[in-house]
Amino acid sequence: AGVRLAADGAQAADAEARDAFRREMIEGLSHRPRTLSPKWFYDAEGSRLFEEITRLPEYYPTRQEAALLRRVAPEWAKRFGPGAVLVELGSGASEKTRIVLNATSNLAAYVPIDISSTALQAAAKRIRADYPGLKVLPVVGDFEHLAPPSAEAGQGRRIGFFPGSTIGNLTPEAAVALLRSSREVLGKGSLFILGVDLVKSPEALVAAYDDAQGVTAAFNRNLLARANRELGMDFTPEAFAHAAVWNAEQSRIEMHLRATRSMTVHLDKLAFHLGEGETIHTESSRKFDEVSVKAMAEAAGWRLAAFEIGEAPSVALALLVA
Ligand code: AVJ
Repeated sequence: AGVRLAADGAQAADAEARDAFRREMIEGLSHRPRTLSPKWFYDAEGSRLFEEITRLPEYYPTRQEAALLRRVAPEWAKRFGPGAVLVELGSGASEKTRIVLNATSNLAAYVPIDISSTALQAAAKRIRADYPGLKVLPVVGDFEHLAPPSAEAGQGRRIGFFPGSTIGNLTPEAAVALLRSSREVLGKGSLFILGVDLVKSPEALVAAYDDAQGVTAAFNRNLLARANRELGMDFTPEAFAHAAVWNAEQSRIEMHLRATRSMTVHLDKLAFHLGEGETIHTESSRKFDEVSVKAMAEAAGWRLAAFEIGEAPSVALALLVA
């Protein structure tokens, strides 16, 4: 019964996710400009392609942030105090986490939060094996709807951890809302380590999202292939051109899929007509500087205690105090 229930549970979660995917696909394609949430990039193939992106020469953020984290984690960990609880938003494979876990012996518990239950369980298993003294309390969830760590985490200072400049995927309003709810959930006296990508030359930014090997293009188009696989749609992914554009006014890189010919795509009984040249906006990656990070943090009730900029091509780590 246990196994069956678990299987049913996973199937129920998949069915729920598919309904959400269908709903957001209909809303997104009915919107002008057509738009889809970047959270739908990450099926198994999308996650594999993203891991490949992080190793591309043009895509600097992952390695630049890891180098910066190695530099600042020992210093910032001195503020954790004994029995601290590391709460990571969108934890994925928990690779960056190890840099923080290796920088301190003050952590009593680690609370990885991720939307993918399979990624979460696999990461929790590896972390438990490598850090036997650490309580690992995984939580399946969307980091925009945080729940407080369980009592099992103890009463130590909460340390929010949101690396990878993923906050850049959210609109400014949603980013402030996430930081505000994080502050409420993590509580008075908590800290928050936030990774952001920085404004730099449009050429360097566009190259990072439109690499010469076309891996990012494949990552972008996979969203359409996923819609075909999971929603029974009839997109022709190769009929869409990948585009990465720098939107200076919004200080963000935008990824689009542009129709190279007029077409009609179907979802159940619905038909969507796309004219030649029409785009689907699939992701925004906002680029910050210290002023915009300070304004965002303070709008959410945090104080910016430190802002460290890494080697060029630079990303930054911000330390927020509640
Ligand atoms: C994982 C959301 C931080 O926005 O840079 C990488 C995703 N998109 N290449 C980013 C991404 C295209 C990445 N984040």
